[in-house]
Amino acid sequence: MKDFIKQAAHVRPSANQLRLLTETPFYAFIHFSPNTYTNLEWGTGDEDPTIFNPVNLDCDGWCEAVKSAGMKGVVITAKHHDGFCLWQTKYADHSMKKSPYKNGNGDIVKELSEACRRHGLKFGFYLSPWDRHSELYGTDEYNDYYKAQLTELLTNYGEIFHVWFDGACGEGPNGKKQIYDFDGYFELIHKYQPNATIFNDKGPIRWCGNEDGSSRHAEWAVVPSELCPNCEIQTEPGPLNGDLSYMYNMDENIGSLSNILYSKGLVFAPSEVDMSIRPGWFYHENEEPHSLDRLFDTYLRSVGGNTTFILNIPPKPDGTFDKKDVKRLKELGEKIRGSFSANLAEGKRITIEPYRGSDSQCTVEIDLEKEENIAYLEICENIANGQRIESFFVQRFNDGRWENKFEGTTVGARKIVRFSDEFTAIKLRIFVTASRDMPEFGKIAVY
Ligand code: FUL
Repeated sequence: MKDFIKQAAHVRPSANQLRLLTETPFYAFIHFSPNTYTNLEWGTGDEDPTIFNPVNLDCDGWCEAVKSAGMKGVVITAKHHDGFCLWQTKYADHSMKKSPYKNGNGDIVKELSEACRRHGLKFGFYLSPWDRHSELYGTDEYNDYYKAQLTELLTNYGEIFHVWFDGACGEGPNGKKQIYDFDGYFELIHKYQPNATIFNDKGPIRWCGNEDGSSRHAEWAVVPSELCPNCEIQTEPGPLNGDLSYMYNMDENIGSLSNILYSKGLVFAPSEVDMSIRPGWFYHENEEPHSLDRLFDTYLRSVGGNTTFILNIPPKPDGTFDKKDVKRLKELGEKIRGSFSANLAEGKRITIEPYRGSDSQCTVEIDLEKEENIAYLEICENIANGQRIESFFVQRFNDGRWENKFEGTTVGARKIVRFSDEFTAIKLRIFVTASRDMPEFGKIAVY
């Protein structure tokens, strides 16, 4: 048992997973398709392609808005379930070729990828495997068609940072469902864009399990291989000889010790929280953006909860963002920058000590030297070497004694603790009460 727990503590991310989690954890999604013109969320596939006409397309404006919120990349729906392609593909006519935009010569993927580079943003795409337009859907040829399109997107638009595979698998025009060749799709990404991360239900970047920005109380990036068979197993099977094949992303408890002891082995697969700035993924005139509080709270629980965060902004039919969304993104960026600009622990003494000789429990004392107002504590594990902390509590030192202020579970790449009330303290202490091995810390900051 002890051996296995130690192995669990040393399950490591790939270089791509590590880069996304630590350097680019917050990025934008853009849902744009004929749905934008038909007021639908799922197109039927028989839309008239001439309705797609973003006369004021403003990819530079999108990038500025995205950057104002502090996001570092953009992922666009190159093709959604309706099958309409936002780029000049050789393999389909249901595409920009039929749009009046630039007389059929428009290429949204090209315009956006170029704008991203001008603005220093990373670029990625979503290519829906479910295609309600293609006659090939439901046959082996469809996988060849899909791979040919994937290759176009991987080879003609510069560096790709993230490829998003939707899990939806419905019926095509001939009533058949498709067996997706994900292994074949992944192979093309490894070949043409070896630095791209891949989002898929089964990893390597896995779905958080909902589309409303909720995250788990305890979020583990080290999970049973049964949940994420796309990832490499890095441990022996758990000692309790069980079967976790029932497990799904929507389950609340996936990476806890009580579960992993039953697994066939552990993998590294961090979760991505996905949500839209409005109720729908596509633009609907009657919808309003979510409140700043809700978006900021989601940021804290995702980027500050050991996951990445993809936030969708839907362009309007004319190809611009709604002014209300642009305003909300700017407010979000200001709130994030304002909350985390002055690190009170900068240059202060931080002492880490094993607790009474333990080899996995420890205390971290932060000496602020004078009484400070405190709202947030940021704790990072050195996730490159694995995720270890199971539980901790935070205490403040004031009036000559220690007092509990927060109880938490996992830490991982980044945990932002938001205290329920601001308080003052001269010193803070993180008490790691359980960990799979001695924790290795990265940044520790107080705001
Ligand atoms: C889902 C899709 O069915 C939605 O339309 C949307 O694209 C969302 C991000 O993923 O599975």
